[in-house]
Amino acid sequence: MRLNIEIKRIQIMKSILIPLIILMLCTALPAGAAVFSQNPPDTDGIDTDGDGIVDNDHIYLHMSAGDGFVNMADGRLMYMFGFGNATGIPDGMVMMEQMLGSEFPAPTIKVREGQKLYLNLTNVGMMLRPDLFDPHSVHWHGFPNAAPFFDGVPDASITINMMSTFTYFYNIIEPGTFMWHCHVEATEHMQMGMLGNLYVLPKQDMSAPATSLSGFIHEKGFKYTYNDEDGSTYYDVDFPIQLSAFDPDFHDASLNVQPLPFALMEDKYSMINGRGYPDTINPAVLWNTASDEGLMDRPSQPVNSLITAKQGEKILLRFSSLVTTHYYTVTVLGIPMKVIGTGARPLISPSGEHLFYDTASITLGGGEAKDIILDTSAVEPGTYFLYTTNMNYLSNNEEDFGGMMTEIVIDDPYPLQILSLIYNEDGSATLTCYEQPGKTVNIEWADGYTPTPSWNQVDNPALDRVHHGDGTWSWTDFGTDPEMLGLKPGDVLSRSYRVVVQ
Ligand SMILES: [Cu+2]
Repeated sequence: MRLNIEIKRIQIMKSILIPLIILMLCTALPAGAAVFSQNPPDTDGIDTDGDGIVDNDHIYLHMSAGDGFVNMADGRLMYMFGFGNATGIPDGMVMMEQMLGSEFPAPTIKVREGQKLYLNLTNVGMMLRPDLFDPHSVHWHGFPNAAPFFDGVPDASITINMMSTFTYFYNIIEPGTFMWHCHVEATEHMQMGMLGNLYVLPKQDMSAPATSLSGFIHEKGFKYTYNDEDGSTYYDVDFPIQLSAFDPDFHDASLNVQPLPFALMEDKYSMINGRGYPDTINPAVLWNTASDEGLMDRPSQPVNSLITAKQGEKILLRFSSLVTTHYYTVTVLGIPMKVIGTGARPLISPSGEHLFYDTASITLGGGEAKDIILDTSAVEPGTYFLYTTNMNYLSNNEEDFGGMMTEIVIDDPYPLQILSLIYNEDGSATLTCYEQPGKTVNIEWADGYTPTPSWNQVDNPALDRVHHGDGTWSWTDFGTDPEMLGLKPGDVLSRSYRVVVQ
């Protein structure tokens, strides 16, 4: 009964308020009147990010702040407050495009030391809570501001009212794994989803090729977590891993204009980058089902957490937690974890001494970050799991076997890759593959053309393989079998080959 009344009330609210809001926006907001993003060009003539180009050091982003919907991994539609990415949208279109355009997590901010970030924030209002007139802000957690003006903490700095745009400026001088969130009514707005990944790449990446870093030779394309000056924070691939969690009762109370249960807040959806397992490994952008509420479906969860690398590579996991209630302990089963940084600082002493440590798990509270290197050189190819050891949070509310978990896929560094199989004019066939160091490779052909052939070995690796020196090799079948000997140029050969790698 109560549910019916609530649904009815929501329907009435929607049928009256949404047209009213749109009418208000159309009459009170001539196109572009309220949104004014500032994107000043880089004219100082100085290459501050070290890439050799003097006029590309300014980075421009435009974020919107408002409300929206996301779906939990069990399918449940969840109301949220959040940030959306308005970068590139003309100022005059931002209000209409970005209302209900929240993403979870907020758009990832990835910048480089030496850059200057102009981050425009437009408050597009809370379409389903027009009774709220909350401002929003951007708080770059851990950023060393010279003054609190751009810090986003409401007590000490500016916050952005509905229909207003403000340009935050950051002179980025320190690399590391940070995070960002809205700091207005922080417990509420953070629980509601105004959280995002943010990290800064170090200038050391831009060192000249063959530079010696205390004996470690830098080459083009090498990447480091920090300016370590010795290559010790080198990595091949990196993934931001942000822990967050939702209390569905809190979110429903917010949607239904009820008193918010702050004291009773209890997270029941534990997530990585805004998704619970198995959504964490879905490579697609997830769309919400806001049409269930009579609105438009929108892309709402763009970030997957499927971690992939080739055996031998070093994986950097940029962990951060913006959970408002719990501590979470996270482990990777079967791959050693090395902690190389914490709180956006490398674990290297002023005298260069490494304070790195190996661990089986890390524990993060809200606002904490850790940089973890997974060295896969002694790890067999296969699928591994990253998950919270708080087993009760391996669920999507009441649905078990979900929650704060994702997969790490370690691939064979030399997978079988057939480049071509060409039938030559003399009736022979030439197969070309990539080299596979350290592997035994045999080529076989099918006995007959039946759907389930038996396979005959036709190649011995030691005999007639031609290595081209460019990472490939070829092998030519000159036709020692009866079917092949009778072929004339132009004949179609339907025999199947397979290559077996051991
Ligand atoms: Cu906010």
